[in-house]
Amino acid sequence: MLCPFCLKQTEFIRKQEERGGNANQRGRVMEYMACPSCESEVPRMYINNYEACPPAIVSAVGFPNHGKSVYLSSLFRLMRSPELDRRWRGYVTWPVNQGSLDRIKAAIREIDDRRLPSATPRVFPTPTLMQVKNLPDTLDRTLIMYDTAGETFRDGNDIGQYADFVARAETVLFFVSLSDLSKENRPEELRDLLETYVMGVENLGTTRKTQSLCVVLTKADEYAEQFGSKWPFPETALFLPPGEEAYLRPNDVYAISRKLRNFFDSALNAEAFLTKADDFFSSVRFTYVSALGERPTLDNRLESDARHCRLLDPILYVMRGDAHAKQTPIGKIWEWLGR
Ligand SMILES: Nc1nc2c(ncn2[C@@H]2O[C@H](COP(=O)(O)OP(=O)(O)OP(=O)(O)O)[C@@H](O)[C@H]2O)c(=O)[nH]1
Ligand SMILES: [Mg+2]
Ligand SMILES: [Zn+2]
Repeated sequence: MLCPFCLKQTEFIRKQEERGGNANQRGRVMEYMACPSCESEVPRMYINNYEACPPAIVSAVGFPNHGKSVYLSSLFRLMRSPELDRRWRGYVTWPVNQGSLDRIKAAIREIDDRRLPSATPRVFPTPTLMQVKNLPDTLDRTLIMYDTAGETFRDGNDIGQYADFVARAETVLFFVSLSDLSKENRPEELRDLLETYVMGVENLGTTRKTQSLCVVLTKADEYAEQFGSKWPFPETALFLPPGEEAYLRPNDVYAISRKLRNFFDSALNAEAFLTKADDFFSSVRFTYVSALGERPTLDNRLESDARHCRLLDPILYVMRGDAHAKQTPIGKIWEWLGR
């Protein structure tokens, strides 16, 4: 099994430990499962559902301040909202251990309170584990979600040190806020991110054509103003009626990807990025999201409640299980549709 903490393929071992004791009283001997490599306790829920809910790594790659952490917090908020429970029969999410539940709750509270996270520190991140079942057009998966400091992606060597999990993801999410790239050097900055990433993961043993790329254009609420008619979507496309924005329609998601690819080519002049991405990844897709629906105030607070836009689109690519499904007729149809 894949250890969700160090991502080594290993057999977990049984361990015993005295817990809950103090100076006057002995604790109880508890048995738990652990990874022999990193010694972390592996949650039973993860092990028991390993076959039914195989792990899928959600790796947030992207420069500082490009919206990775806010996306993940808003994604938790959307995925845990009662709206989705009502919409899809059997749809359910399960945080897999206490640490994950605590992190998810804290992130949701922050967005509910209209506050935003501070910059993510450059340390090896602890993953948040959540099982997701019966999300339409996806396979049931245990999401292993890593939020990495953007600084890590400025140096290929740092990727090995602080983010080696990116090398293990089937689908890599590249978060790019076009508003935060320099206007003059946009194509070069996009290419830099790609080259640093590829250098970093090739050193970790990832080979060509084994990973899919999903480019996530963040802060899309700013693009209509920034790009005018070059932005390929009407402003109204950003906000669908309440609840609708959560509704995945694979055909819409693929159509968006095709339009954004053209936009990269014709409006951003990012040909080098596209050619290199096609060369390294087995497939290259594009999505746009807005986690907040508006630009925060200068002191980085929200003036109104966050409105989420198309946050599940990237997760569709992560959870549809290309690697597992490719052989099945349905998988082949998906591949064809996604072309
Ligand atoms: N307009 C708009 N701004 C956003 C949105 N999401 C994030 N932002 C702004 O972007 C800032 C940075 O977002 P983060 O998610 O913290 O960025 P990050 O990529 O995690 O940055 P590091 O942790 O430093 O790597 C936020 O504090 C917001 O001001 C959005 O959907 N729309
Ligand atoms: Mg962050
Ligand atoms: Zn481990």
